[in-house]
Amino acid sequence: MPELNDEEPGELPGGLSRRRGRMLSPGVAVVRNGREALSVELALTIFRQMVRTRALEERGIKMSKSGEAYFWVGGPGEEATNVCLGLQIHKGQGPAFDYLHLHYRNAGAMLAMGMPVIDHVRQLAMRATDPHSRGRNFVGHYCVPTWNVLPVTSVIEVQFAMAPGTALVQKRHGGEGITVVVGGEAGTAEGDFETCLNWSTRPGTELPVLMIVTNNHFGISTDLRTVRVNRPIVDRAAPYGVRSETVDGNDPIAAWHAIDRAMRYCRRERKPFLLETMVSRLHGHSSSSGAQRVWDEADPLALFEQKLIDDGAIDVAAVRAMKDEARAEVDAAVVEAMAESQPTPEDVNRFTYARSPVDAVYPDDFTGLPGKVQSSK
Ligand SMILES: Cc1ncc(C[n+]2csc(CCOP(=O)(O)OP(=O)(O)O)c2C)c(N)n1
Ligand SMILES: [Mg+2]
Repeated sequence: MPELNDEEPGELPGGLSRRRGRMLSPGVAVVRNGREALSVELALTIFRQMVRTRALEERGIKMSKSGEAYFWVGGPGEEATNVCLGLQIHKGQGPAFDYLHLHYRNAGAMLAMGMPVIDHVRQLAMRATDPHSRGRNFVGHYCVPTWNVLPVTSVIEVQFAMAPGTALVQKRHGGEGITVVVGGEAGTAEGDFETCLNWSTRPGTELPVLMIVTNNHFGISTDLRTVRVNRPIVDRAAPYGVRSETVDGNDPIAAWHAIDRAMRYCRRERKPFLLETMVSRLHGHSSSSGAQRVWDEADPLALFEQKLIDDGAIDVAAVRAMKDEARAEVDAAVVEAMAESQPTPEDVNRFTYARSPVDAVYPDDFTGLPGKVQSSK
């Protein structure tokens, strides 16, 4: 089982290898934050994926303003957490691998897992070539059966009610596959969050679910402090005896190790873990509120860039080259996707229903209600 995703070999401008970021200062082997450290190689891999994610998100916002896309939602400000998550996923199909029940801000995790940039753009631009939803869902609403990525839903928090299902299959299957479920802090007020805690802690049937709450302090326009007593979200785990941790999700060194610890626990103990990761929201909720840049929140990308430069792990020219390459990659994907076709009116009734043995109960009736015949043909 690979310990790290990030699959593209090859050279970057500035002499950086994609998999093995060249140490610019021979004396620097690690970047450190207090007691925790990352090898320079891993730190540069994470940084590069954060740069690619930011370039994609910023281009996506422009697309929503120019009319190339009609809506944007995403995760600028969550790159450190998302990339560290994506790189540590055991990617594959079936219960031996990790299942992902994602939120709508997880582009960084998907890119780090190896999703081509253009597949994100295709969904954003509503192209028929979008492999996640055939151009018929919001951006960031991924679905990759071969990677156990279940469909992302706009109805917040339902992923927490579904996660115990895949985890139960994994518990029965054995092995080290875990279920990862991600959601925002406001969504934890929904009963689905409690359902996940409840189902994953039944005595004797504890489930290997890694619950990740990305706490950006906002549910659309509602400030967390106005609706919830000032206690960390992880307090919700205590009554269930669920192990938990709160981490600075803007710090990739801390986020990497917190995710590593949580994953190891779920993989080996076959029990749940709640990880609360404190993140920023750098462009508001979505394009519906303007997606303007917010300047009073910490920027994980800028902070990590400065740290890598200060520690001698990379220099300014190599950072610039990396950013240029990321923007060029995204621009090329946009040009290609925009030339592809959109779904046709006939496509509306396609891909909405998967036939199953249950159809025998009400033949030709896909609503499940007798007398209301609605053909999927
Ligand atoms: C069940 C449900 N209720 C309300 C909404 C409207 N809604 C969309 S996003 C959102 C805020 C979610 O905030 P949070 O869970 O903190 O996630 P964030 O967007 O901050 O990442 C709400 C209330 C919804 N989509 N689904
Ligand atoms: Mg939130």
